[in-house]
Formats: sequence, structure tokens, C-alpha cells
Amino acid sequence: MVKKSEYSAKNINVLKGLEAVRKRPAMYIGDVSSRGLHHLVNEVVDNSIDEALAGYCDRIEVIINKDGSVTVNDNGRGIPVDIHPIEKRSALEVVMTVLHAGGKFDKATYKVSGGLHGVGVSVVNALSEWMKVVVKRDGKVYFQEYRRGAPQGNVKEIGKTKKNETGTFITFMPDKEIFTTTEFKFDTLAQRMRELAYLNKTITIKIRDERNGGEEATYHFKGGLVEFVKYLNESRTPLHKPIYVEGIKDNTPVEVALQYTDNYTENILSYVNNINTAEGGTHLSGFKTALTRALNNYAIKNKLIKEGKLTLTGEDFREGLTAVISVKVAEPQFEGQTKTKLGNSEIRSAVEILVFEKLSDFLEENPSVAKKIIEKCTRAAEARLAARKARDLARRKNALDNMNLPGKLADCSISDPEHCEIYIVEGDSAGGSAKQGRDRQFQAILPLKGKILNVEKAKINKILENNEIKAIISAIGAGIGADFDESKARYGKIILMTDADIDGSHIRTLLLTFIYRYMKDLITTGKVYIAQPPLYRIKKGKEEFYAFNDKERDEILKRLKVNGKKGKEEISTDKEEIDGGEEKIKGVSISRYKGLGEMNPEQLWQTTMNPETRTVLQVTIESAAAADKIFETLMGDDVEPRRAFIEKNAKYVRNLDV
Ligand code: 0RA
Repeated sequence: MVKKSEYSAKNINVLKGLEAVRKRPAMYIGDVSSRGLHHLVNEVVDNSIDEALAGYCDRIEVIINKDGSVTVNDNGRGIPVDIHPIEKRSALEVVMTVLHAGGKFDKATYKVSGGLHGVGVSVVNALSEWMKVVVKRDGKVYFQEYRRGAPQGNVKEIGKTKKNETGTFITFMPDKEIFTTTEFKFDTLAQRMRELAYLNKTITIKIRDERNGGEEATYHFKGGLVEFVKYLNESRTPLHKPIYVEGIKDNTPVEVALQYTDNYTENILSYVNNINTAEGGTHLSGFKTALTRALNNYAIKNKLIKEGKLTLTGEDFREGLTAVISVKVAEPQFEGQTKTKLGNSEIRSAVEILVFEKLSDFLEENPSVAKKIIEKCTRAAEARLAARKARDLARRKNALDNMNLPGKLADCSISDPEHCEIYIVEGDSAGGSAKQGRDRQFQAILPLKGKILNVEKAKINKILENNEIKAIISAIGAGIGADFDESKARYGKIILMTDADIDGSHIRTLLLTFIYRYMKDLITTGKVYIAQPPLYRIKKGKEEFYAFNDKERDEILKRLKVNGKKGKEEISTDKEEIDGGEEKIKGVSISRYKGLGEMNPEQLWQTTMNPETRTVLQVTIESAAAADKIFETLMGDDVEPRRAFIEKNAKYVRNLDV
């Protein structure tokens, strides 16, 4: 133990730095919910990945321990332990306790400045009840321990090891005083580890959950991005083998894999320093320009399209395209609403030049693949022209014109989008209740009849013929696809309100698929929400309670002293018993809402629509790869993967926290 008096003024300053992190954790890790919690692990793993990118590490292991703490270990060089010349303390202690100290050493490798990543392990340390670090280096084993960021003694040598055995082992227990939940989810962590393994093909990442059953997974993809694209296209029909382009241009490593399928949507994932850039940026636009130019030049040169007859647009060249772009940028500038848009202008030309050259070469060398791609893009252009005709026709009938809002839309009276919201509601009867229950000042209601079209399987011209989709497009008023302009959206919140049953969940997924594929910016800018209607109403005398799930229902019943044990049977959710009616136990009546339509306007307002009392789930793209996978699997052609997916992920589909 270190006595208090041994701390120098410097140490106190250091702890002040970490205290700032504890005071405003959200500034460093985004939020203190489950998402922020999982960022802690990502942050530690990022350091190991940096070590791998520098060429010193090829194995990373993540373990969720029995006590709920997490261990991340790697076989890198090990954090240096010698005395830091300026700080006069062990470098290990500096890395663990000084904000942003990680990059002060020789680690100028693609560290990320800004955003949620790259804040440094010291932030994780500050937000941990305790943390323990073991370093293997120079044939010795070193150890240091911390509580809420403060070292509990100096770095100690605790043993010997083989000279060539090096690495870092970090174990931390997230602080319950900071986080709203400290329960790590295996699937959330595993998903990120899989993504990292695809993006860094030399690394093997293992993840294990010691809490129950020891679920584990090992990720290593020799093919890197090529395997990533294959994985994304697992339930699509590809037109050729993935194309891989790689190189270093102006000191920027660029890697791209792409594959066309018979789908109608485009699906491009872009990464900068392993971070998904949901809002795109210069690397993405460089890629798009290069793709359009390379394919167009090839097609014209080889007379696959007749110049002047049919002009293919960038959008045509991306129909059915699945691609992953990964660049490493020394000093990335992140911009945009969610700081996930790359701003560095030099990266645009680096990516554009490199991809154009290498893709052109590929096309020359693989004429049969080139022909298939050009044919696909030509069909896309033809469908686009047909769609435009249909759209013009529809516009003449005023169906898609903003000036002519859909007939069944009950619009709100104020027009400032920032303060307006639209509820897209399943069914006319729920729509009716919502119209009566709403605050018409700022809440608009659009009822939908039945199911909307599955856009994953339809061509754009068919999509534009669908009445429900037309109504949504004109109500939101910001266009669609490449023409979509998020700044024109007439509402700041788009809230999907469907029944809490299988049909409702299907309709919600169809709606989300449509928005994801054709109005994606609504999701990346956080404008899409899912309403959370209650499942039960419980009444005792004049008192009324709403329960949003079975657990809440049981808790309320317990409070009302309806015996839990005996009640179990009696309050069963078995449809036969409760469907459509009330059930009474000891003067307490419980009704299960079968659908939104069963709620009267007042109840609907109170439970689901009043901003003061409702909860709405924001739809986020935590992982674009996962989102694509979910929509493709749920909505694509293959039935079998869909069934398996729904069985495994029912709970996620319900939350759709993609
Ligand atoms: C600072 C300098 C060096 C390595 C590291 C930090 C390092 C940090 C972490 C965090 C997790 N695993 C890590 N591995 C390494 C360079 C060391 C040298 O020059 O030998």
C-alpha cells in the first residue's frame, strides 16, 4: 500500500483528471447506459488492436468473468513498465492514470481523435470500481491495481516468464456508482469482436462468457474483407465472387471488397480505423466516384452500353452492391451529427485514385464478371426510368407531392419540424384513437392499413406504386433514395406505433426496412423511434396501473398484495383466458391489451403518446453490419435463415436496437 503522504502533487493532479471523467462520464464514453458500458471493453480492445496494427500482436482474448468483470488480454509487447523520464513514475501507471497518455509513446499508429473511441484506457480505469493489470515483458511479470482510477501501490514485479512471452492482461469491474447497468452482453461484445476480426485479418479474437455455461467464440478470417462481404451476402444471391482491391496511397492504407447480388438495394459499410462511419464521408464518396467512373468507362469502351442512349447514374452502379471500405487515417477528422463522418479531404482523392486504377485493371482482366455487373446496372437504369415514369404519373395524380399530403394524415398545426412528430400507426382503429388522443399542436398521425410492401424484395417502381409507402413518403416530405434530403423532413421524430404482437412486430420490421433502405439518414440522425404501448392494465378500485411487460405486471400485483404464488396460475397470460377481457383476482382486475385499438384515446395518450410520461425507443445503428444482416435475413428470399434468426433473436427483434 502507498501511504497518502507519498503522493506527489502530480499524483493528485492525475487523480483530479480522472475525477473529471467520473463527474462527466458521458463526455468520454457517450452515455452511462448499456451502450457506454460496452464501450469500456471496446476501448481496451482498441489498444490491443493498435498493438496488432503496429505488427506486434496477433491474439486477443476477451473474457466475461463469473463476477461480472471483464478481462482483455493480448500477446503484444506489453505496456512498458520502466520509469517515465518526465512523470517519474512507471510508464504503466502513466498509461493507466493519465488521460490520453496511451498515444504519448511511440504509438502514433492510427489512433482515433474524437468520437467515442480512443479516449484511452485511463478512462476505463476511472470508471471501474477496480482494475488490475498484468504485464509480461523482458521475462518478467508485473502487476498494478487501482480503485476508481487510483493506484493501490506501485507497479510490482510478481514473477518470471519466458523472455519471448509478452503481453498485457487488463481486468476491470465497471463501477455501479456510474453505470445504470453493469451487465455485459455476450452477443453485443461478440458482434464487435467478429467485426474487428473481419477488419483485421491477421488477428485471432476469442471471446468467452464464464458466467453461465461458458459460451465462447473464436474469430479469425484469413480472407478479411472478402469474407466480411460473403458473410453480409449470406442470404443473398451473388452475381460473382467478391472483388478485392487493396493498396497504400499517399500513406493511407485502403482496402475494399465488393460483390453484386440480385438485390435492388445498395449496402456499403465504411470504416475508418476500424470505426464504422455511419454517416460516410470523404472515403465513401471517393469510392463511389471511382466505382462509377471505372464501370462507366469500361462499359463504354467495350460497347456494353451505347453512349447517348442510356446514361447510367451512380445510383444505378450501386444497385445490388454490397461493399466494405476500410481505410486507416493517421489524423482523422470526424464530423456530422453523430461524429461518424470522415472529413479529411485528402482521403477522397487517395481512395478515388487507388480504387479507380485497381478496379479498372480487374475489369480488364475479368471480362465475364465485368459483363455481368454492367448488365445488372443497365437493368437498374431501366427500372429507374420506368420508376420515374410511374412517379411522374403519380405526381400528376398528386399522390407524391408534398403540397398534397395523404388524405388519411392528420397533420399537426405547428410546422417547425424540430418540434413536430409523426406517429405512423398500425390499423385504422388505433389510428382513430391516436387522432383523438394526440396533442394536435405538434403530433401528426398517419394510420396504415395492413402490411406495407417488403422493400427488400421489390423493385423501386413497384415500391412507388404501394399506397402505404406513398403516404409515408409524402407525409415525411423529404424524398427517397438518392434524392432523400433529411433536412426537408417535416417532423423531428418519426414514431412507429404497432401492436405488441407478431403481426405488429412484422409491420414494424417492414417499416424499419423501408426507412433503413430508402431514408437511412433518418436513422443515422436519430429521428426514428418505436412507441412502447403497455401490455396490461391493472385496476384496483379507482387506482389504475399500466405494465409494459410481464415482470412489471407481477411487481404491481405484488404491491397490490395479490399473492404471487397463487397468482401465478391465475394471472397467466394465456390468451384463451384473458383475451379480449378482464380478469379479476381479489378485487384487482387485469386486462391484457391485444392491440392498440383496444385502448381508448385517453389511455393511449396517457401511456404511449404523452411526452411527459411515455417511453420511446430510439432506433440506432450501433452496428451497420448487424443492421444489414438483420434486415436482409428478416426480409430476404431465404426462408430457412430467417426462421433460425427469429428463433435465436426474438428479443432483439422486439427491441430492434440494431
Ligand atoms: C504504450 C507503448 C507501447 C505499448 C503500449 C502502450 C500497449 C498498450 C496496451 C493496452 C493493451 N494492450 C497494450 N499493448 C501495448 C509500446 C511498447 C514498446 O515500445 O515496447
